[in-house]
Amino acid sequence: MADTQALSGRVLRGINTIYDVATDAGTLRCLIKGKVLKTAGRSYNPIAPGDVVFVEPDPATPGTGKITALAERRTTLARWNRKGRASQVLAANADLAVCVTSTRSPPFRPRFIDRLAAAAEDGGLEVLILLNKCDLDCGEADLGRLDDFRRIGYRVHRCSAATGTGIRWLARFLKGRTAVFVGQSGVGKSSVLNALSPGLGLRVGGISARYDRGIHTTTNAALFVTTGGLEVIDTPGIRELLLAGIELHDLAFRFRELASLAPECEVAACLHEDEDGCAVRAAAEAGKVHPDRYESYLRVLAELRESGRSSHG
Ligand SMILES: Nc1nc2c(ncn2[C@@H]2O[C@H](COP(=O)(O)OP(=O)(O)O)[C@@H](O)[C@H]2O)c(=O)[nH]1
Ligand SMILES: [Mg+2]
Ligand SMILES: [Zn+2]
Repeated sequence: MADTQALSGRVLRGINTIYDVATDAGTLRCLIKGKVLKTAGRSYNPIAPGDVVFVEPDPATPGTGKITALAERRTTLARWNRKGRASQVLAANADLAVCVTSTRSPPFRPRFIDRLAAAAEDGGLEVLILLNKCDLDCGEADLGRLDDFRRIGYRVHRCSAATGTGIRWLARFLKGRTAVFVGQSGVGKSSVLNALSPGLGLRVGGISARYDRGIHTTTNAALFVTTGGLEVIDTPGIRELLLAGIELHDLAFRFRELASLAPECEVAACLHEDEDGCAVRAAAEAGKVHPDRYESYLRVLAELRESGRSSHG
């Protein structure tokens, strides 16, 4: 081997341009070597938690090193970063996206789950919809919407970080998978992770009474390997989840129940808006597709088209 010092490792977290990388030689604090890393396309962040990288330890300063290369990603969970005008990878190589939502404070937002599930499936992740704060009341309409997620084939689980309900099941389900916890601020991502592994001691934020949404207390995504052997990525709260990099014609395939209907449309390149003989719209009108889901689909489609964020550019 030419370079006996090269080590491979996993990125735990990145803050600005400094990355903590877990290697066989311990966790190294690393900078990226050179100015840029070869990644496919322009990205808001070149490296994300869960990434596999190659590092050169710095013999002069123990505990530090330089990242020389990025391994190909198995999966990505990404969103469009409006400020940076680029796709932002929230987590790399995770197996499962745990889409955390709450009964209230903040209120249940199924449209957000639609987007999250679509983004996760687009990046090759399995989806678990986790309704936290089940110790608080949930409205009938919200429960109906959760049932619809089940009906169309998503796994839905209820839990409470406060009372511990559902946490043991979750721990068993997560075993052997790397899971990224995503959702709006204040739904209880960090609280659930603390309930799963009390040793983590993640900071938990209060709900601002004025806005009824969480104050951002988790500022950077980070990968944790718990003493119980779980691999979890905590992410900061997302206020607005914009999708990116999905071709307009592929979008219906990111909405499970639409995927099986799309091939039945009469127009070959149907986008399921107001085309004649559209099987998707007909199913929505007949109540076979939840009207909310169809609405989510139409909104995301319009956004992708207007902003040129589909991979057509
Ligand atoms: N009632 C109730 N409150 C919870 C539960 N889980 C978290 N919380 C509260 O919700 C707030 C936000 O929690 P946090 O874990 O910081 O949410 P995150 O922003 O998604 O990480 C905190 O005040 C928690 O104490 C729960 O299961 N039930
Ligand atoms: Mg948090
Ligand atoms: Zn159609």
